[in-house]
Amino acid sequence: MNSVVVVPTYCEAANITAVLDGVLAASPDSDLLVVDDNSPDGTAVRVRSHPQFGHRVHLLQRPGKAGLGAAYRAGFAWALEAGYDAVVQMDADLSHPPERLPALLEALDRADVAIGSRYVRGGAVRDWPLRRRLISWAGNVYVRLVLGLPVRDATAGFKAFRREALTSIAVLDSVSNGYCFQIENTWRACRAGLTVTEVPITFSDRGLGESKMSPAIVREALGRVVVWRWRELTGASVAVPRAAGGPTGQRDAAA
Ligand SMILES: Nc1nc2c(ncn2[C@@H]2O[C@H](COP(=O)(O)OP(=O)(O)OP(=O)(O)O)[C@@H](O)[C@H]2O)c(=O)[nH]1
Ligand SMILES: [Mg+2]
Repeated sequence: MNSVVVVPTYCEAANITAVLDGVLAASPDSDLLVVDDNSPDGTAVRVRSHPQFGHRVHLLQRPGKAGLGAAYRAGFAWALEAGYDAVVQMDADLSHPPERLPALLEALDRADVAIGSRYVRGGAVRDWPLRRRLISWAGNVYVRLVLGLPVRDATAGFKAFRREALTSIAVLDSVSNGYCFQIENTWRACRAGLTVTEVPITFSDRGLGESKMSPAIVREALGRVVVWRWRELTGASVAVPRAAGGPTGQRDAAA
């Protein structure tokens, strides 16, 4: 299966070369697409100067910071257009272990979506202070309970999709801007009846640089999750297709 790892970046100059090298070494059959929002720290310069640039490493340069969700939508559109069979999403801050890429891609032999999971047996979170662990754990419990999702790590950002999975969840019609993008697509996959499996990973605190997490990003996630569930319960609007291969999801403009 030919695959591409999509990596969104905003000011990740200090980490990006290590991420590129890690992915290229761990997954010799995967290409990489960096989606950079014109980072002022010169992240794109580092990408362009990589020896594999133009070969296995590609760059999608966007005009300005427009959020994680928008960057992933642009990257996924590029990957689908380029004809890859599998698409992986991965942060550029060294939190996601490239050495687990082969396991994630292998899991697509038996599933439509594979989640790199911190919260299944064998998974772990390293280096995070207790406060950060509790916030992540509570956020995950909130999402799982409100949406009723049958996965342990519903907020994970390290995931692999078969290309048909991305089209059947209508990922390009997703609406989340920030971190909520991760939740939205796990929810869409579960509701579309796709096979979702979890592969244990050890998640580490970001390497260098600063977090882009903000109160607005957290508010977006908390709010959207409730709205989605409310609409499901009241039958107000269905934003995702009912079954894999089904009709394209209806875009919910008000979400
Ligand atoms: N292209 C693009 N990438 C972004 C944007 N916001 C965040 N990112 C990238 O998305 C990934 C996740 O962002 P982080 O800042 O690490 O957010 P996080 O992982 O939720 O937070 P931390 O736990 O603090 O690392 C990183 O690779 C960021 O560089 C954005 O607006 N545009
Ligand atoms: Mg991070």
